[in-house]
Amino acid sequence: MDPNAGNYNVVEASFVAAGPTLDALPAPALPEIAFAGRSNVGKSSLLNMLLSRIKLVRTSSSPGCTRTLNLFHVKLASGLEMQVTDLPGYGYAKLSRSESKSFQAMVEGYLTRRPSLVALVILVDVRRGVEDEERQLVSYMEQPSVDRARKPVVIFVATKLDKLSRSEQKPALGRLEKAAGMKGILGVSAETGAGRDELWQKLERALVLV
Ligand SMILES: Nc1nc2c(ncn2[C@@H]2O[C@H](COP(=O)(O)OP(=O)(O)OP(=O)(O)O)[C@@H](O)[C@H]2O)c(=O)[nH]1
Ligand SMILES: [Mg+2]
Repeated sequence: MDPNAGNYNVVEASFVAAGPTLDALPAPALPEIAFAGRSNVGKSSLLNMLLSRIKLVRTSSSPGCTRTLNLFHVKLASGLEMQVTDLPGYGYAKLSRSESKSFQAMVEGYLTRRPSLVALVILVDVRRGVEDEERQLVSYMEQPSVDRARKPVVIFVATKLDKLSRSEQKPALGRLEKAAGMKGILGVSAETGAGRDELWQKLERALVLV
């Protein structure tokens, strides 16, 4: 057996490109995993946590930080290689109507047409839960796409688990799953690293299906 199997140490993580539209991105080179969710939910922070890099991906305490499709190249100690995409968030009240429309078009275009997309991670705040926008994201992924052979895997994670006490965490996740009508939502925290290995396991499964 490969001694590095299941080793989620990140040996390489680098910025590849940022683009305002799908067509501005480099052609797909590797299987890709995207991170989507409400503005400020913690997408960019979760990426830094997963990649064990403090400041590779830009984060901010004010919503509307990520405004383009941002692509990174990642290699694990196991040899597994991929690209990850940090997406702009939605639901940011301070955006004008036209800005908000163009963000939506950017994300929708990427999600429905990127041929190399193998998994979409949808983030929801553990204190907020799954709302219409997240259901909309799932429906984008269900649309048949002429651009790819296989439907991407959708993985739900609940962020900022550290905002709840240990005793509150499990019941909160249970309530969230019940309200959303789905099972297996993974609690994560970019602050404490909670859920890192579990999320990598899910991502690895999606990547090796390719
Ligand atoms: N306590 C805590 N704070 C977090 C966590 N993840 C993110 N944050 C904070 O939440 C804020 C937003 O984080 P970002 O990672 O920039 O959020 P984003 O989803 O990328 O936001 P946009 O780029 O605007 O869409 C920052 O102040 C982070 O420090 C977490 O797990 N725990
Ligand atoms: Mg961001």
